[in-house]
Amino acid sequence: RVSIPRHYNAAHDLIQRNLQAGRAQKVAYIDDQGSYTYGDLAERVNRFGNVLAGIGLEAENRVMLCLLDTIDFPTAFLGSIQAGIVPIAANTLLTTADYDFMLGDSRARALVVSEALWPAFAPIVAKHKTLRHVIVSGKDGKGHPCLSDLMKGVSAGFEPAPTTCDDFCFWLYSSGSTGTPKGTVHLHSHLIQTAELYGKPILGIREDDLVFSAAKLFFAYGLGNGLSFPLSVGATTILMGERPTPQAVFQRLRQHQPTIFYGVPTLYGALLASPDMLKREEVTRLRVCASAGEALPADIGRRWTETLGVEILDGIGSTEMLHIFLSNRSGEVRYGTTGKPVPGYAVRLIGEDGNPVAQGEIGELQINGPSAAAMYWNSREKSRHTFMGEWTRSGDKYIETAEGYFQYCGRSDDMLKVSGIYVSPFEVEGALMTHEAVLEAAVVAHADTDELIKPKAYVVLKAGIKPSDELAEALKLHVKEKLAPYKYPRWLEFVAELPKTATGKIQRFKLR
Ligand code: 3SK
Repeated sequence: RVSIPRHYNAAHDLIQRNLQAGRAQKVAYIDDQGSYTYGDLAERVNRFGNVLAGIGLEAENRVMLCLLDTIDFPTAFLGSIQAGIVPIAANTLLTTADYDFMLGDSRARALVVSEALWPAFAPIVAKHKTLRHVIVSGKDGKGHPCLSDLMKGVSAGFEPAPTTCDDFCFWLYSSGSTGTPKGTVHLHSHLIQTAELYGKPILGIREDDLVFSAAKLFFAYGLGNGLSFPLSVGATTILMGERPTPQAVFQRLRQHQPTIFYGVPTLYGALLASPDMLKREEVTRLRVCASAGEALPADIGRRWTETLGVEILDGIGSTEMLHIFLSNRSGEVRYGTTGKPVPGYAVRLIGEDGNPVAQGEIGELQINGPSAAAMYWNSREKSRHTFMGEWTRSGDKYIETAEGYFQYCGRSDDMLKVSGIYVSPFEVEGALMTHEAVLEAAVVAHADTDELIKPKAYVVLKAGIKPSDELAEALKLHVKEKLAPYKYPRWLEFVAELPKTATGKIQRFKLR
């Protein structure tokens, strides 16, 4: 466990440690528009704090950030934290209905949104009376002030808020199998804990690293990868605003030659399958790769290492624990496993009877570590269920091998993890059932040829409606339009009826 001073501000620490180490002129970030030194970052963070103060925000207010990966993300995230204001980093892939819920639930006073993401907020901002200010990151504020203009008009000096290590620092929303997403509340001490426990010792991140995370900063995984870990050691981070397609990722890897690359299994699979896949001699500086979000199929890990000569450290973390607590290590990688506990975290596998299982048996993974969130906002029952004193439930089932490696065995609930993001089958079923042709639907996890999980739907049509390939495609499109697009079923099968219990509950395990 890393000791953190009582009077501690996470943003101030992550900036000042670099200035004090003489890195003011060193590049901290490279985004699609340019490069920014640690000195530039410090100034931007200060200016952002003054912008929030200028519009009347005070310590402990909340500000929602729905930002693409550009320099404005670390600016706004750290600038809020330094001012004691609590940023909520929202997933940029969601729908208007999702943001409507989050703005109401969080009662955010201000919203900072990328210009390209504004259309999802436009229909709802006026109805949220607690939301007083909208600031747009981009050139056209759509009737709202642009962040760059506001930052020009304020001072570059800022006195950090006198927070403690246990003050609320930031939130991330986490999804469950039922109900609405939960605002997961993290404390000022958590960012540096994950950097000290996983970033430095497991990943081996150091000052001369150039890092590139295809996982975006709004994910807990991406936030460590591209913000707290590199800033904890004074490394340089490449940010990419666009979607992580193989083409976009290859371009950054070839152009910038990072030393650390972070992805999710679906992306590693897509990169390997691409005709443009990298050759070993094209990425000679690449030293280590990390994967999380879902279990990395062994074959993908082996093929990556055979092709590039670099290991992928597969690990598992959670929004609740902030980053990875179980991971493979360089030189000891066992593909097909999630490795061993990260020192500083304890894990246990608990059986149905509430007791630890015997070695070799499946149990629910629970974690004890210093970066566990304080609670879910506004959700007392769910908080009590997940955060049980020192131990936090993961909802994942694992088995421990005789050599102490942990192997993933699925979820305890019906949740699916698609490209590293949770998808609730109930939400996809609900969207399918809003189509006039659908009587009933059930959605389950289905593995593609790379063993990566995607949603598959079984659909019962209303009387008189005939199944067809066109209708199947129309239903997929219908879900894509209703929900965040990554949630749509990649396969859709028409069935006469769904398997059900005597009480009418769908037996998803039979469909799986
Ligand atoms: O899904 C994961 O494995 C993960 C890893 C790091 C941080 C957050 C998450 C959800």
